[in-house]
Amino acid sequence: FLPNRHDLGVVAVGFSGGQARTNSCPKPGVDAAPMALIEAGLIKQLEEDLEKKVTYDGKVHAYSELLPTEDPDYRGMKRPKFASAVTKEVSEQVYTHAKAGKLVVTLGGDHSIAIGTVSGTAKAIRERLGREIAVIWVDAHADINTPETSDSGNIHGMPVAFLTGLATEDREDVFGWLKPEHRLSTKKLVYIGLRDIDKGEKKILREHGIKAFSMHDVDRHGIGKIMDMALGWIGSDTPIHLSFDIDALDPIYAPSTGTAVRGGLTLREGDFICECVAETGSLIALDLVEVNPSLDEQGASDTVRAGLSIVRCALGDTLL
Ligand code: HAR
Ligand code: MN
Ligand code: MN
Ligand code: MN
Repeated sequence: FLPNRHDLGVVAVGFSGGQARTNSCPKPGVDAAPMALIEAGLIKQLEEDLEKKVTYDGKVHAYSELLPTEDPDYRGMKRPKFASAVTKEVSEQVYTHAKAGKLVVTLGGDHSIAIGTVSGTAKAIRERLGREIAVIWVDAHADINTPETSDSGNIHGMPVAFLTGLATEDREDVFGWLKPEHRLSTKKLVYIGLRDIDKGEKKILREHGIKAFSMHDVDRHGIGKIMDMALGWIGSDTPIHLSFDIDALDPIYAPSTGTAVRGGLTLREGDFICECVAETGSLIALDLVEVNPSLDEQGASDTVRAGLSIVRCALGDTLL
């Protein structure tokens, strides 16, 4: 009943509006990642090496037609209307693929786009299978700030709060389009790789009993045991959406990203996480986000290669 693992829907999202151009996030460029990944051979490898059937409209969507004429800060959020309109559209694109039984691969873009991807699969899988999805969020960051707890106002630090309903908004043009069928249970969410969590986020994680494996846990137990525990928490046969932020990897392997944090996963640990998810046979969607080829130009090709490796491993390439 899970999607045919050989039938992929690819969505390329050239969106960087979830991380505003402030001192902490100085540069655009994360919108160029899908093209860099595709030019490095992503689609071709999926079709030829992995023998997948790929449905892809051949476009990197910039959603410029959705750009509002004015987009003032709201509840501290930067560019809320544009991020809302783009993620709503992404949600519909992802929903269409997932509803048709495809495994959806979304190339970002900053991590705000996961408001669209996860809501799209959550709705499609509810309708198709009558099941709730689980999300494995691999990231240096928890991305669970509410607009009120966020210091930066950057929406890429908030997607999990909106997806779980910890943050809500009535205004239709500011994520009010997110309905119960789009939502994810805090009990079906597992983090891996955390090491830069804001004070307000820690409080949220604790108060809601959210399963989170930090880098400390990875060091203590090793990645093998972490994956046993993560997948054990989710339970077998649960449809899994894997949202992979490239900054989960150590900057040695993936320097070209907007908010790099030292002390991260090795390339092999990142690939191993994806292989374990592939082995379950329950993967329904994969996001690869926060690759920014314009940052650390020397490291850009390494970062893109790391991204390619993550996608291939999640789709089972390295399994015997
Ligand atoms: N926690 C910080 C904030 O809310 C930084 C978030 C950075 N997010 C990403 N995605 N790069 O994980 O702004
Ligand atoms: Mn993230
Ligand atoms: Mn991150
Ligand atoms: Mn921080």
